[in-house]
Amino acid sequence: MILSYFTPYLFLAAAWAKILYAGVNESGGEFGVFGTPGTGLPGRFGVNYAFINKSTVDIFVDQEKINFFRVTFLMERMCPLEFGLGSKFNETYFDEYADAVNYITLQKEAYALIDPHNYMRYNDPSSQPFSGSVIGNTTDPTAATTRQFEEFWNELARRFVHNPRVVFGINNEPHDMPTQLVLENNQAAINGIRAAGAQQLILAPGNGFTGGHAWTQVTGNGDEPSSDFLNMLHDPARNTAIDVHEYLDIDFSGGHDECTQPAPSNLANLTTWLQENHLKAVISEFGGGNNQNCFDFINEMLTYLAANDEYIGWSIWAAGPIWGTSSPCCGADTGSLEPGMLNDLGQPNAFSTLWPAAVRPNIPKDLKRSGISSLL
Ligand SMILES: *[C@@H]1O[C@H](CO)[C@@H](O)[C@H](O)[C@H]1NC(C)=O
Ligand SMILES: *[C@@H]1O[C@H](CO)[C@@H](O)[C@H](O)[C@H]1NC(C)=O
Ligand SMILES: *[C@@H]1O[C@H](CO)[C@@H](O)[C@H](O)[C@H]1NC(C)=O
Ligand SMILES: *[C@@H]1O[C@H](CO)[C@@H](O)[C@H](O)[C@H]1NC(C)=O
Ligand SMILES: CC(=O)N[C@H]1CO[C@H](CO)[C@@H](O)[C@@H]1O
Repeated sequence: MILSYFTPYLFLAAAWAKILYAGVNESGGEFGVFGTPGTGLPGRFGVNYAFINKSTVDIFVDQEKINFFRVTFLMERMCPLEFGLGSKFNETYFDEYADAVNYITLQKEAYALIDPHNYMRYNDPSSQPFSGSVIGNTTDPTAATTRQFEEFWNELARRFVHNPRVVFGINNEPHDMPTQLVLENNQAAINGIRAAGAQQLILAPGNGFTGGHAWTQVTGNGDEPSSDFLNMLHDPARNTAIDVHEYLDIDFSGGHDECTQPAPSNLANLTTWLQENHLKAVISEFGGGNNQNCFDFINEMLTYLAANDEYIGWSIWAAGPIWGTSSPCCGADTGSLEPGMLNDLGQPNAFSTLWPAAVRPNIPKDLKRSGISSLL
């Protein structure tokens, strides 16, 4: 499909905003591929990968009153390598994924953030986040093209065009690539989504693992700051926000128990940039360990997001049906946020510790409950 949007529309500049979306990552659809290339592809549903447990989604919506779930999947499963990246999907995998998204959005009337968990790379997820060819790398003959990425998003958006409660997350954590290419791939995705007729909210990531603290900094191997490029996106529907990740430990990775990086000071430059460019952002990954200091840091962060109109939502990392006793974030003893599961010490996981201490008190009462996903 030929796409042509000649008018460089600006994003909608809202005079106010509030937290519209609050929730949790549902991670599991990308599991089971680590090891030698090809491991776990296509994989077995319920064994190597799974998207949600409907019973625990019920707990989150009915008891916790959140309205937002980020649901991960792997592009190499949605578009098997023999098909290549594009509009031809594995219909089995798509149906499994759509069942999860439809449960969240149609049955539970919450919003689902569609998350291709691919670091803007495609063809080898065996050592994520570093393996696989960068999408649109024209000097890599095995790389998927930016045009293929546009076709992929056009098809995915077409399949959800009548579902107002989806949000399109362009990709998880681009890194170590030219920031200009992050911009071009983002723009291609927006063009593909809008050409499908889909008007829902889009979240566009930056470079450097889309880290909020590094938004105005050079990242990777001298890649230019996200702030120099991401304000050049144009969306004819004026319904795109910036997708940001922000962990609170020493290196912003989410790999440590201790929280030492306060969100307010680390996000300050991003907040100013959002203001100057009349943009909004969603923090779609963050987290902290199972200790009082991290509870305090998370409380501080969610208070900061609520107090700054540039932020319209957040989702914490991570729940999901097949974490077992593993910790998706922040120290081995933390455990996941999946209700009912234990941590590696056989004790209740973060849903029983961190969630009531630092997340539940910050879930706004007036989250968006109806209408198409949007900036307002
Ligand atoms: C789904 O969650 C419910 C409620 O916590 C639990 O009883 C059940 O065992 C879970 N199912 C799976 C497959 O993990
Ligand atoms: C599609 O996905 C299903 C479920 O994982 C798998 O059994 C099947 O082999 C896949 N097909 C292709 C072409 O990858
Ligand atoms: C693009 O591909 C070339 C050739 O494989 C490689 O040397 C280069 O590192 C790649 N660029 C990125 C950003 O991955
Ligand atoms: C924020 O911007 C100021 C001024 O450009 C700079 O000195 C500082 O290092 C930046 N902070 C971060 C966390 O990037
Ligand atoms: C902080 C954290 O746990 N990040 C992980 C998110 O999930 C991806 C893959 O699912 C991992 O590669 C990250 O390390």
